[in-house]
Amino acid sequence: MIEPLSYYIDGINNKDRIVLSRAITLIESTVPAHRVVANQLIEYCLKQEKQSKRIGITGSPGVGKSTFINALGAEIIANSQSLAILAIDPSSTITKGSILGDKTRMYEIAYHKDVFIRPTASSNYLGGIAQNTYQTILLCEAFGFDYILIETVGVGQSEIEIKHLTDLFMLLVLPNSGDELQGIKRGVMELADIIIINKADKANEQQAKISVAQLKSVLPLLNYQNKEWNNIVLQTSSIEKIGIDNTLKYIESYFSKVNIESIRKQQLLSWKNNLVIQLIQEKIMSNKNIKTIIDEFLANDAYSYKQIQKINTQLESLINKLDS
Ligand SMILES: Nc1nc2c(ncn2[C@@H]2O[C@H](COP(=O)(O)OP(=O)(O)O)[C@@H](O)[C@H]2O)c(=O)[nH]1
Ligand SMILES: [Mg+2]
Repeated sequence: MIEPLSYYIDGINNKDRIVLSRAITLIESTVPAHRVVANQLIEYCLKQEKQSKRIGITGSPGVGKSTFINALGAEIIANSQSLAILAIDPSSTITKGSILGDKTRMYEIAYHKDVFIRPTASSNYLGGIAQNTYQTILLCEAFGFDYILIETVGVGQSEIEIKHLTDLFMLLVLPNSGDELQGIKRGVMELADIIIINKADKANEQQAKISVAQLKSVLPLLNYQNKEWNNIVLQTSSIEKIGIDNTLKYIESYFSKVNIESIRKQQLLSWKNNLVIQLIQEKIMSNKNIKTIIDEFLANDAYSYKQIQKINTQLESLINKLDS
């Protein structure tokens, strides 16, 4: 059953959460008829004037992202602001349990009227995380949330993708020795606008202080690109709620300093880029001749350089035909 476009637009304008949930399901659908309505809905959302603060939160599993979001979220709603929390779910079948776990970590805020929590599924195509998440962000923004917090799984490519979809990128790390610090991927650290040492509980205060000092000494060596903001290191205990109010102050300060227009322009461009790659992939992979070449390549158990050369030549000659 497919609802007309007006159903989704009215629902979003009337702040109907059930319709918002359905709209997210709609944009995740790959059924062509759904895609038509989904694309019209996205176009509508992009024209809206509302602006949420889009924040990406990453860090290794177990570092405390969900607990931190619970604490930060409580602070946000205490300020009478609303928020949507999107948890990126890279392989929904495997991590269903952990999303449920996340919801229990967000016990304080999960059922609050101004909070909306939703796992966002990635699909199996290239850039799937980015596609669905970006469109879900647009839906939530049109709905009118003040904040949109996106929790990544903290593995691989998803962190980098999220950087391109959000206005502010936060990295959570643990208070630990210098050895641990070296384990944090430099690439991710360079993208982070705010680095948070979480689990800086009262009992861990000493260690946290050392970690903050170590990280601060590393900051100048990083190739951080934002000219309007200096990347910073903060510490929090998400369980004991230490440093959370301070973190929110820095978040506000960040948004008052950076040029959101230009960040958004970049986001749109990055999304469009993604979209076009996805389209090309879909079209090319569904071409009969190309499918035959690929199937033949995959059907062969062995691997040789010759095979690669062959498939390369075959594909090239097909693409050359496009030119003529
Ligand atoms: N001591 C302490 N434990 C924390 C803190 N934040 C999170 N945790 C715990 O760390 C574990 C993993 O937290 P979770 O939020 O699920 O991490 P995520 O995988 O990054 O989302 C849970 O047992 C939390 O209770 C903190 O600030 N202090
Ligand atoms: Mg989590």
